[in-house]
Amino acid sequence: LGADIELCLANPGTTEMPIVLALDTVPGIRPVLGLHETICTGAADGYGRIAGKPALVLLHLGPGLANGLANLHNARRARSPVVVLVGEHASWHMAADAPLAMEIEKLAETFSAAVERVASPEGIGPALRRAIASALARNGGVATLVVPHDHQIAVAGPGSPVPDAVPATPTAEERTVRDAAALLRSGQSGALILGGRALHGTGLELAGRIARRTGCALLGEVGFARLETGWGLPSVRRLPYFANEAQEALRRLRGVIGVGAKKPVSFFGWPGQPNRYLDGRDDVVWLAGPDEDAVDALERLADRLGAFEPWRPEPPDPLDLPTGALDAAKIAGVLAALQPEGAIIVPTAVTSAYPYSTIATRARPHTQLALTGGAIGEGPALAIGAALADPGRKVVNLEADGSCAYAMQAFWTQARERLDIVTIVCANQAYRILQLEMERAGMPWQGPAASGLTSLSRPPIGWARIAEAQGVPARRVETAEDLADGLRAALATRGPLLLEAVF
Ligand SMILES: Cc1ncc(C[n+]2csc(CCOP(=O)(O)OP(=O)(O)O)c2C)c(N)n1
Repeated sequence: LGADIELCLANPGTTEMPIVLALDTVPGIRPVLGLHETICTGAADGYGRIAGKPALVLLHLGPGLANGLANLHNARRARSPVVVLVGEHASWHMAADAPLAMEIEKLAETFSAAVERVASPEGIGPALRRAIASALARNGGVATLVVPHDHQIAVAGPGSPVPDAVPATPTAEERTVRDAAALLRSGQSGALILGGRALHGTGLELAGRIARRTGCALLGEVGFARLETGWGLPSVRRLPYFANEAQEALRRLRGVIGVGAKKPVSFFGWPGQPNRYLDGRDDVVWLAGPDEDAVDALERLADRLGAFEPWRPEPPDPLDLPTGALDAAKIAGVLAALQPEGAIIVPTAVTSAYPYSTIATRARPHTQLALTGGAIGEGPALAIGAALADPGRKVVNLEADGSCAYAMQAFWTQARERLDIVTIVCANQAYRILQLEMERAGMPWQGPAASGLTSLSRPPIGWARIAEAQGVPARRVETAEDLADGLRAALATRGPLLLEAVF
């Protein structure tokens, strides 16, 4: 509480119950139950991205942590501040190698910025304060604390309520700022590749000023953590997902400056296709990587360029509501036309989210949270975290059916906590991206194994029934008109609702 922690996303077991009891003894931290650890960890990622501070995630020993790992990987890629508390057997019980014992640190090291095992009851307070500071350092990260049961139940002296200082984020060297300014001043068609804090708030505003001053394009990383976009805001084009398209988009640019992002690489290595898009170029300046202070870098770059005028938006380009049988483009069209100002959109629907990326710059201003680490099945949990972080904003999760199937339990938490979330499940009844990748590589996927392992149609999944069974009202729609009706109704009320969009 002293460190401003307000939320504990939990799936506890016996070894965490003393911490659970403490949430009653000292009220003030909201406990939220997730029915699978992946919901807790994905929600912590969404919460961290919107709140800018960590929630606690309370997990049960190694197996509980293992269940939550994929979304902690996504959280690491998002630079989300998250503090994971993993309960552990009593220290004197470790040597017995009881059934649930597992090497927790080995799991935690793959995604954590810091891992610590508490060694004494008195050590819990200082270790937790260190973990919170680590989660906030270097733009955000996951800090994992392993807390043995005997230390949880022992009596310890009062801890200090004062949070530890967060170390300063490294800033760009002046020489690099100068090089970036020179590249942009050369008057060629350059671009800023933006990530992290350069994609929202002050960072985005500064990028908009620089674009206005120099005429450079603004590009966003494919898996961005948090993007503010919509009409009136600086227009950021997301780098294409497919390697040849990304390479082509970058090849045409003269002068590329990175701010808050990693140098872009392809998702996968394909023979004959580019993988490190910017290798071998001499017109690239990396002003700030994901660990560095992107906002400071943009501020100094804007000053050097005399970029003081705000971004000037194009005249608005009204969106028409699509009609007829649904497809991904029409789903995007309906959502972009109807979404309210200030909504948080979670467009994790893989192929069905691509059209939305393009059209969303014309929607009302809003925030988007994308899949950062490519581990699918996070959308419904990200939406929970976003809704908990900012209950005043409508959250819309544009989700794919295959992805949603990893996170089905999320709807129960959405119902129980009465979260203001609309989920649109794009039910194309396939792992379509896998089929598409095979088609692009000239590999046939129509054989019984490949078609069977990429199809979700036998039997079809009843998304509306899955939601209703967990207390979330739902509707099944097949046309753009019905989707628009359903979405209007959902936006007019508070609370969770699911629209199963079949096509
Ligand atoms: C955790 C995890 N498991 C598996 C995959 C591999 N994978 C990538 S996309 C995909 C299927 C996507 O299907 P869906 O979510 O329905 O979206 P669509 O491709 O149909 O648009 C799978 C299984 C992954 N990226 N992450």
